[in-house]
Amino acid sequence: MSLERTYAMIKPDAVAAGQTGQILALIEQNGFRIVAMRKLQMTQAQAESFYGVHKERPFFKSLVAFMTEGPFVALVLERENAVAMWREVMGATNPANATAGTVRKMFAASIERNCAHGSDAPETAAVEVGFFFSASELI
Ligand code: 3AN
Repeated sequence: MSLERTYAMIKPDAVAAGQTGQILALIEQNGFRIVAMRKLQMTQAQAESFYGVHKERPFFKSLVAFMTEGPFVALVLERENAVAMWREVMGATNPANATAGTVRKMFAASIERNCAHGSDAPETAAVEVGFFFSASELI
């Protein structure tokens, strides 16, 4: 199987809690190569656009407020089957349903403040990577 890339985030809750290093360690221990990494803070307009697919959902406003409340870490990760593997390492969206040993089981407080993001398909990953990184930053 060939190498694949996914877009990942360590969300503001985990950055504020000082869990960035532990989550990065899990990323590398699970065989991902960090292709790009940057600490940023999203504007409201960026968050509304990034999560545009959820704009009709009842949690949209609250999700945008959460994702703009502090800095997050944007990442491009590479390995075989990266999209599915990162979602497996993160665990279920709701930490209550996440398997023991997953990032969300270990670090997430709730379905909204769930400490990490991962693209849901290779096509989505390409769009999400382009949101925060230029081609020359993917090294
Ligand atoms: P995932 O991040 O696991 O792909 P999505 O894409 O369904 O999950 O949701 C995007 C983000 O929206 C989640 N990471 C979470 O922060 C938030 N979210 C999803 N479902 C809910 C919900 N029912 N209530 C509050 N926030 C939610």
